[in-house]
Amino acid sequence: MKILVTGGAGFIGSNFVRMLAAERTTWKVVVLDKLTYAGRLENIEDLTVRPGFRFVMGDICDPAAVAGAMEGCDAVVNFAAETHVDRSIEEASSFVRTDVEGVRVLLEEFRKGDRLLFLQVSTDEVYGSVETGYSRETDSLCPRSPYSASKAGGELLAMSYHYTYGTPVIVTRASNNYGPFQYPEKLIPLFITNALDGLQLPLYGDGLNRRDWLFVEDHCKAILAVLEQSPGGSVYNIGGGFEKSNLEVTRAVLDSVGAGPELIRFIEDRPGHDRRYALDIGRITGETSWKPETDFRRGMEITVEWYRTHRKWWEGIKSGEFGEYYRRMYRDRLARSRGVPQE
Ligand code: NAD
Ligand code: TDX
Repeated sequence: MKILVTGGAGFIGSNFVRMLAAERTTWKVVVLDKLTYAGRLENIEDLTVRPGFRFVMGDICDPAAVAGAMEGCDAVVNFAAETHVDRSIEEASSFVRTDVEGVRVLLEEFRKGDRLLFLQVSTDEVYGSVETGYSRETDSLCPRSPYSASKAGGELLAMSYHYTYGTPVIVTRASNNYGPFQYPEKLIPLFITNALDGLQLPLYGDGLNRRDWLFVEDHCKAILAVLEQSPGGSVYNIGGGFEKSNLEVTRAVLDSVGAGPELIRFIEDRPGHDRRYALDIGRITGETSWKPETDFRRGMEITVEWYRTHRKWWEGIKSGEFGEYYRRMYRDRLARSRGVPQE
C-alpha cells in the first residue's frame, strides 16, 4: 500500500503517520503539507529519514504539487485544512480555499488513476449545535461557522464525486481531538500551557458549552479501521464518548497541572458559539472492529505529561506568530473578564 497523507505535519496528521510508521511498516507513506502556521516539520522530522517515507512541501490547491505527491498512491487521507473556528471568524477566505477548493483539486487528481480509496477527514461541527440527543450520519447538516461551513462543503464535494464518478470516497466526522502535538490555539493545549505558566484561562461565555472529547490516537486508529475495513461510499461518525462542559474540561486541566481555579477567567463569548456537539457512533462500531479505548482521565494524563516534557516545542510556537494572534484575540476580552465567584 502506498498512501498520501495530506496535512501530515499538523496535529492529527502527524499522529496518524507516526502510527503508520509503527503499525504498517511495509506501507509507503507520502506526506503533502504546506506548512502553514499550524504545520511543523519538526512534528515528523524523525520519520522523514525512514525508508518508504517522503515529505513534500506543497499546497493541496496546487494541481502540480498534488499530481507529484499522489503519483503511484493507492489511497489518500486528507487531513489538510484550516482548522481553527476563531480564525475562520476573523478571515474565512483561506478556509474556503483549502477546505473546499483544495478537496476538489485532490479529487480531480485522485480520479485520474486507478486507486482504492479517498478518505476525507471531516468534523462533527458540520451537524451544527445539537441541544439534545446524538447526531447520526443520516442527519441533515447545519454548519454555523465559516470553518464548519467550509468543512461541510469539502465533504459534500467528496461525496458528490462518489455519486457522479463512482470515486471510492469515505467521509469521517470526528469530535474534538486532544493529545500530543496539538497547536496551542485549541482549548486543551492552550489551557494546559497557560496553566503551566500560571497564566489566565480564558473561558468563553458561561463555560457550559459541551463537546465530545476523543483522544487523538483513538481517532487515528478509527481512520485506519475504516480505511482497511469499509467498502467506501459511506460516512462515519468518530467520537470518544466523553461529553463534557468546557468548565469541566478546565477543572480537569487545573487538577492535572496542580493549579487553582483563580486562573479561570470568563470572557466574552465566541460569536455563533455552538452549544453542544454529540455523536452516535453505532455505525463505525457496528461495521468495523474499532471502538474508543482511552478514557478522558488517562488521555489528559498523557497529554499534560507531553506538554510538560515538550516545553521547547510550545514555547517556540507561543513566542512566534501565535503571540500576536493571542493578543489580538484575547487581550481586550481578558481585560473585561470576570473570575470564578467566591464560594
Ligand atoms: P492542524 O491545524 O493541526 O493541521 C492542519 C495541517 O494541514 C497543517 O500541517 C497545515 O500545514 C496543513 N495545511 C493547511 N492548509 C494546507 C494546504 N492548503 N495544503 C497543504 N497542507 C495544508 O489540524 P488538525 O487538528 O490536525 O486537523 C486535521 C483534520 O482533522 C482537519 O481536516 C480538521 O478539519 C479535522 N478535524 C479536526 C478535529 C480536531 O479536534 N482537531 C476534529 C475533527 C476533525
Ligand atoms: O480560549 C478558548 N476558550 C474557550 O472557552 C478556546 C480556544 C476555546 N474555548 C471553547 C470553545 C469551544 O466550546 O472551548 C471549546 C473547544 O474550542 P476549540 O478548541 O477551539 O475547538 P472547537 O471550536 O470545538 O473545534 C474543534 O473541534 C472540532 C477543532 O478546532 C476543529 O478543527 C474540529 O473540527
